[in-house]
Order: sequence, then structure tokens, then C-alpha cells
Amino acid sequence: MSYPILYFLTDQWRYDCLGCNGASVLKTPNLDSLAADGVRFERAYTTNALCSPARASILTGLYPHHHGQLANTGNFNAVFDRQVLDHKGYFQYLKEAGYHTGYCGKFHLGEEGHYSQWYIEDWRTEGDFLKALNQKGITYDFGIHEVQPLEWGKEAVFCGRSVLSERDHHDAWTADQAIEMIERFSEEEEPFVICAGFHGPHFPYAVPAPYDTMYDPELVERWENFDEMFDQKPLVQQKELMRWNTAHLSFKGWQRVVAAYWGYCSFIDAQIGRVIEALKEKELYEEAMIVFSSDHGDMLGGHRLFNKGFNMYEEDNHIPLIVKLPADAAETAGRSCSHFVSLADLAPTFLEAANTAFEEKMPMDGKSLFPLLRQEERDWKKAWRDEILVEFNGYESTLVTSRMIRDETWKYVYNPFSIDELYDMESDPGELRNLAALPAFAHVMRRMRARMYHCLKEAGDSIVELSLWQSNSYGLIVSPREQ
Ligand SMILES: [Ca+2]
Repeated sequence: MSYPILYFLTDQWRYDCLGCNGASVLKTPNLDSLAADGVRFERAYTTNALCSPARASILTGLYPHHHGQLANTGNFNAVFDRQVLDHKGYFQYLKEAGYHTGYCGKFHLGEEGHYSQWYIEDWRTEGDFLKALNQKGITYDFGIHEVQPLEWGKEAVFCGRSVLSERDHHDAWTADQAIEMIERFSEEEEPFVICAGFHGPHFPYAVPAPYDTMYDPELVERWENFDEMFDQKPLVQQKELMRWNTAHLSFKGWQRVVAAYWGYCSFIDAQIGRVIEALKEKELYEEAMIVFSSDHGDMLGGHRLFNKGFNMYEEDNHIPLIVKLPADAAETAGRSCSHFVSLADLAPTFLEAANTAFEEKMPMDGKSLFPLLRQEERDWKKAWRDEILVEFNGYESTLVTSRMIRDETWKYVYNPFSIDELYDMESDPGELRNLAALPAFAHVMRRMRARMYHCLKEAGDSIVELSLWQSNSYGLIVSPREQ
């Protein structure tokens, strides 16, 4: 059985910003309905909290240290950009399995629009969107001009009403293209895979009316970690605060930002609802596999920080993930799953959905989610990971290497450039108290470092692979007694 596959990929959507994930004010009725028909993952993580590395992991099923896209395209004079092009993406496997392939909206990797690289036969890029807008007589550019008036550096950052109307907005256009592709591909005998890449809710939070005023800023509750003092934290976090000019923002300023962000989420939820409605009209909803995720999260004032990267906090790294299986395969619709899963797991999941012999293909770091989705007993289900591994390599021509593992209780962050971090995720879910240097937690540090060493070794990460002495210098080598 090969299912039609529809994947909604959003940008910078936080885990806690979904009704079904516990949001109390923000409304996401369409995604909540999807979750009611599917499986909601409570512990899904990005591979790397930055657009291009995360998106390359989605395509290839590989961690960034394997696919080689370590930063955004164009950063570092694009030295990393071509690395990922040596790897096959899931579209190619699916195309070879007889699928029709379509992509619309934000892509953010090299060779965008090139069939011979990514095997996407119907590709509608954001360049196409700008052309379509020009034909309507509207001149537009992505970036700071999206918001009017620009509020950078005042009492709030980068938020306001979009200069585009709801109908002209790029994320409405992306939904339009997905609907057209569904109509086109549903005429064919072969199954299809379509990815709709929404630009939002990435900053600038330029939200079309009426969604920009949908939420009262006063209803945004103060983040429990807004009182971050950066005591015993890597200095780079304060430098990020200064780089984005957010150090002066009070929580009242952030309330306006968060309310705008919520409006953006509700707007995209409505667009996703339109696409799902089109699938239902074609009587394909029942038999389709539908996936919703983001590429990473957004700090949104958590720890007083903005944007993403240079930290391993939950706000940036914990992501929403919903997977709806075809109705006949989903005996457990409406379930939630608390296993640790990764964005790198999506490509092998799509390959299994397409009934390809994926385990014989190029090895991937990710694992198919099907055993968790169907609650199947497979030998290796028992060996499902007990912790999640996340990496970071730098951003906008700043090379900073970090590795993080977290399990039920502990999060350990290895920062070669600075002090390490250790958080008790049960007693301190806001990650305010770094326990790494405290003698009373030295036993936990030893254990987590040992686990990280083994995780990195298993993941083939050269940060521990290349030389033993180098790893030992960072305290990652385990004595035989502790192995
Ligand atoms: Ca992104």
C-alpha cells in the first residue's frame, strides 16, 4: 500500500503553540482536528535549530554532521551549501517508487527549483510567488519591509500588520498551490507526495489582518524563565541578546510580540484547514498520510532571547509533530506518543509509507516512526532511543559548536567554546539553573557525558570520532569502570 503523503512544514513554530499541545489562548482548530485523527508527538526535536541544516535533515534523514549543511545557505561564503547535494532526499526515493512529487513555498536549500537535484516535478518557489504578486501590481520583498511600521528596536521587535492582505499573503499562496497540486495529482493513477513549506510563523511576525489583532497581548502570561540572569550560562547567550537588540525589552514588550506570533499561527492553521478541505473534497483524506511539523522553534522572549540558535533550550529545539496515518492503518487515532523522536525520522517514515525497501537504501540516522505510530512490536522497537541528540554548528558566519542530549530527567549540553550546561528538566523545566559545575551533580555529569560520548560515537559524529585525545580534553572519555 502506497499512501498519498501531504506534509505541512512550517518555520519556527514552537511546540507549546498548538491547542492540542496545551495552548490555552491560542487557537489552532484545524491542527487540533488533525491531531485527533492522528498521533501527536510530545517529544519531537529538531536536529539543529536553524533553517537549512534542519531542512536538509528532513530531506535526507541525516544529522547535519552527516549531510554537511551546517549553516544556512549563503552563510560562511556558502562553503557548506554543496555538501548536502551529495545526498539523496526523500523525494528522489519516492519518485523512484512511482510517486508524483510536488513542493510549494519556502525551501531554503541549494538548487531550489532544480528537478535533477531533488526530483521534485511540480515545484512552486517563493520566487514564483513574488512574480504572481507582481502580476497583480504589488511590489513586495521578504524581510523587514513586511511590517508597517517597522518596530525594530522600539518597545517590540519585528511585529505588526503585514503590508499584504490575507488573500495576497505568501502563506495563503502556498496553500493555494498545494490545493492546485492535489487537484492535479488526484487525476493521476500514481500516489503523490506534496510538501507545503509555509514561511511563517518565522519573524518578522508580519501578520495579515484580522489575525494581527486576534489576540490581546494582556493574555500572554509571563514566561517562567523571563527572569533569566545568565548566571553560569555560556556568554554567547548574552551576546545573542545584544545582537538582536532585545536586552531592553520588558515582558510587556514581549507580550505584543507573542500575541502577533499567535495570530500568525492561527492564520497558518486556517491555510492548512483549506488544504485539508481540498483533500477531503477529493475523498483522499481518509487514505492520506498527513504530517505537520516545524523545522525548529522560537525563543519568543524565553530566557529574554529572540529567534533561535546558540542555545539548546526547549523553546528552540522542541518542536510540534503530528502524523495522521491512513484511516485503515490508524487504530489508535487521537493518541499521543512520549518517545523521543527527531526530524531525521521523517525521511525514513515517508520511505516506509511509500512501501520502498528503505532499510536497504542509503543508511539514514533517523528511524521510521511506523512502529510508534502503529504501536507495532518489532525487535528494534525495544531499542528505540532513550534520549535525543541535537547539534548546533553556527549561524550567520559565526562558528559555534554545541551538542545536546536529553532524557526524561536531564539535559546535558557540551559547549567546547564555553562552560557546559546541565539542567534537571523535572524540577527546573524552564532551564534556569545550570548545575554543571556543582560538585553535588558531578555524578550526573559523569553519566551524561558518558552517554553523550556513546551517542555521538554511534551517530558517527567526528567531534568524538577523529581523535581520542581531543575528546578526552573535553572530558568526554569514559573510564572503563563507567562504560
Ligand atoms: Ca527555520
